[in-house]
Amino acid sequence: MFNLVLFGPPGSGKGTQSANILQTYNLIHISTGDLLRDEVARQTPLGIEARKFMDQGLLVPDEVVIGMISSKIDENPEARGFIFDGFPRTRAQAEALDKLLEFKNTSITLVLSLEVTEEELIKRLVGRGQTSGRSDDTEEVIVKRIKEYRSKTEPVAGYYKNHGKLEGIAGNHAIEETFKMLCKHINKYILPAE
Ligand code: B4P
Repeated sequence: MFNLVLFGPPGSGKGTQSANILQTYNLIHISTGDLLRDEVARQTPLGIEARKFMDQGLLVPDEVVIGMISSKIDENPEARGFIFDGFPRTRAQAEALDKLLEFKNTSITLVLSLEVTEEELIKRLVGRGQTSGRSDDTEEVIVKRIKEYRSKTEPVAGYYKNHGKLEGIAGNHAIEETFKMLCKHINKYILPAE
């Protein structure tokens, strides 16, 4: 099984690149951002709680997110592998993911970290905010999301570096060019699906 973590700050292109990768390699996409937005849209108790954090640019509590991931993995026992997009975002989430995968006799294969300057991140997300209707795509909230990333999520890269799984990718290029760079790394482990 090939399990990929797509890592990087808000707006670095995790969601954008996941869509390309999962099509090419036939993997199951698990985006905690998408799962949370779906809960918010359906106004479930989890969504109502999560929205309070998301609207402020804060991370949703670990236990909420970890529970969602666990059920999503269980729903796909025949998967060729998973792309974890926007997860893990804290060390506790990274440790919980390792335990969940170990229980299923598998593990994280590779972590690809998209590196983009802060100026470019803000530009992209403000741009997206003009059409996305996302309440967290305003400049004020974007700045808070980046701050939250620096303090809680960036240290997770060190966790994977220590495990020898981290590769940095320049994420400031055009979408197609960045995709090619990601593929070069993924192809060392699996080939595109037929
Ligand atoms: P997410 O939904 O995960 O993150 P995102 O901000 O959308 O970033 P992403 O990197 O996916 O950006 P995208 O490709 O869309 O998180 C949202 C919130 O959910 C968090 O703030 C948090 O509150 C909560 N949350 C999610 N997961 C959590 C967890 N595990 N724990 C706790 N809380 C959690 O790209 C952005 C824009 O840039 C798009 O408009 C795109 O078209 C553009 N773009 C992408 N690549 C480009 C390129 N190469 N060139 C030019 N533009 C590009």
